[in-house]
Amino acid sequence: MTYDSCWLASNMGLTHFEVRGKTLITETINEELKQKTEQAETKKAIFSRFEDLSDAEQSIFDVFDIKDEGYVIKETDDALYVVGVQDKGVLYGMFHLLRLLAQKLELTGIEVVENPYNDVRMLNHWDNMDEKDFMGSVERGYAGHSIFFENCEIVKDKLRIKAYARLLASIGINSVSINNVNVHALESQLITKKFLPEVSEIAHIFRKYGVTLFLSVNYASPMTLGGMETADPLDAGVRAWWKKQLAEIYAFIPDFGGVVVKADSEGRPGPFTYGRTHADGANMLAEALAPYDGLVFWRCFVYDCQQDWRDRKTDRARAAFDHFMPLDGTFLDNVVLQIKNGPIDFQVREPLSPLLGGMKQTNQIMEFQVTQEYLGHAKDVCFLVPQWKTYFEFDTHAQGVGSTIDKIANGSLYGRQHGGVVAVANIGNDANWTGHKLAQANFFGYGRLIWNPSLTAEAIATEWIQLTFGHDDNVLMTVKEILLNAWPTYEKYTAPLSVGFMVQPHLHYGVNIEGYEYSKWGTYHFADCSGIGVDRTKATGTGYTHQYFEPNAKLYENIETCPDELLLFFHFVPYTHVLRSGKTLIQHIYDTHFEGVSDVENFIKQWDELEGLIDAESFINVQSRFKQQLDNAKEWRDQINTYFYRKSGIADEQGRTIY
Ligand code: GCW
Repeated sequence: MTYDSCWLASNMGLTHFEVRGKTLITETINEELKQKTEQAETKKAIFSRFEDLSDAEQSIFDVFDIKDEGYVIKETDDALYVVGVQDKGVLYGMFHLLRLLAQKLELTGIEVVENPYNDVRMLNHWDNMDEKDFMGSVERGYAGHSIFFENCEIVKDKLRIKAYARLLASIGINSVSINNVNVHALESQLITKKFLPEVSEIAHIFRKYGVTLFLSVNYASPMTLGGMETADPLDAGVRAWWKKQLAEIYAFIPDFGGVVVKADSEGRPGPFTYGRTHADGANMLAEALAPYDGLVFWRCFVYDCQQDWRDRKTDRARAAFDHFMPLDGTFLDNVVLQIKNGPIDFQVREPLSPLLGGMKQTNQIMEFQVTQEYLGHAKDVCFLVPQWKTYFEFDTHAQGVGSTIDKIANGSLYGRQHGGVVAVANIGNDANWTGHKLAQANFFGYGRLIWNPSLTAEAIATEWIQLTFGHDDNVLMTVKEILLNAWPTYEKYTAPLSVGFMVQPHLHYGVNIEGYEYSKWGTYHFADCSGIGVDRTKATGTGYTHQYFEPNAKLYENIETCPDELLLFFHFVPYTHVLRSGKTLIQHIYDTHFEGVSDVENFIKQWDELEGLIDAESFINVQSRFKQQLDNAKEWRDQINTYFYRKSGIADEQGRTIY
């Protein structure tokens, strides 16, 4: 099967180059550069670790502050240098240079110094071995099947995995877990001899591109794989079992990164069964990993998924904080808590999880979702970099003004040893990797943004568009406009003002206003004839607002100061409440839903004008998806407007059609 080489397709290379050093990654750099022979460079390019430079050369590069994975690209009188401390840095520098060449940017006199902002730059795959038609399904995946698994096995032809490793390195991703956090029977055996020889082949492919392999593990493995009667983290036999099992993994993969664990979450086993804490569970694994410097990524997505909708006291938003805050300071140093960006679940708009920064003595990484589970699958366009930027920029005030989430995620605010960002991947075995061609921009943008959160969404979009579609100004302007307006548009026609959900149960695509209203999942909007929203105040609601530091707690507590875009997350609000825009809530709902549909109609017009300016396959791919998006947006508009008209009895000021 052929597949898109994405932003690396442009094949703008260097003919005169020298790669110094002899490691696996230098081999890879050599291979990469040899493939790229189209553009002759007048000046020689030298790719080298600092230690492989001559004394005279070193004196030029001595002045730069290059960290482990960082690099410098600099033109001297004699050559164009790409220099890193480790050769992983040189690899990243090479991809940076190729980007510059493909974007036709000026190299004369260039001096670029880059160090990644986040140490952990990771993707989690929710890939299964044994589901559905045995092709390797991907939970919440919308771009075909797994690239790792098929027919209940690891794929035999690993070329696609190599191409993937290359894509990862080109955007600076350094860690990947390849199997679903919901670890089913077959995938749980990935940590055993049955699969380890082949898993180690994958690790080897990744290694050449500077990517470390992780696996998701089933907490109950001592029972399911080891035949034990318990998985109690304080049981000596259980602890010994994990030590033995980890030793086996490291025998096959000496640089294995560690494990990702979803425990006591949505029916997965965990330490609660034994009356133990999550620190007990995580520390048990950490102890077994410590001799090898391995890490435990322990997910904090722990909440009551058997809730009674009649119970107004239990608040899913509070759950992660309530479970984990009391454990701050009790986790071992190689445990990293993996915390979703918001307190609920990757909605179109949510406040930041108060656990991020709440815990001061615990390593944390923030979890994003690149796959668009609640954000239009690979059908509706939704460029997520602008959303992620709002997360990074949020000021928690944990240590006073300027305690932004980016500093909490990367560990710098509290001087934590491990930190970074992880996200659920959006790729599959579709020829274009992401199903929707424009969803490639999310994959690309994720890597670029977590490398450097100060990059603007516009800059990232520009890079992706030029690397993907070339240099036509119309294409650049149009695609950029679509991408940058995509998330606001999606927000307009779906659930209003951060109330969330209202989606088809389980599927999570398409409107179903009461789809989760009387369910066990804890995601309610409480709409009635007087208003809508969840009262999470301390005064009269669930008290969630006070999981935040001041002044955010007060800001959210008060309906007058709570930001409009988060209003229904924190308050139950009458339809006649006047927003900062001067509109009533009900009129805002009507207006945004009409606007959302007309935005999509505009996208379609704009896109149609690009016919002939971009490759036909991409053109048709996006055009056909826009048609589905329009149907989806109209259905949302009409159901939402009708529902709230019937609830409120208040007519649209503009007298538009509401059914
Ligand atoms: O939102 C839920 C998804 C599940 C997912 C879970 C999680 C992997 O609907 O599909 O399970 O989040 O993050 O663990």
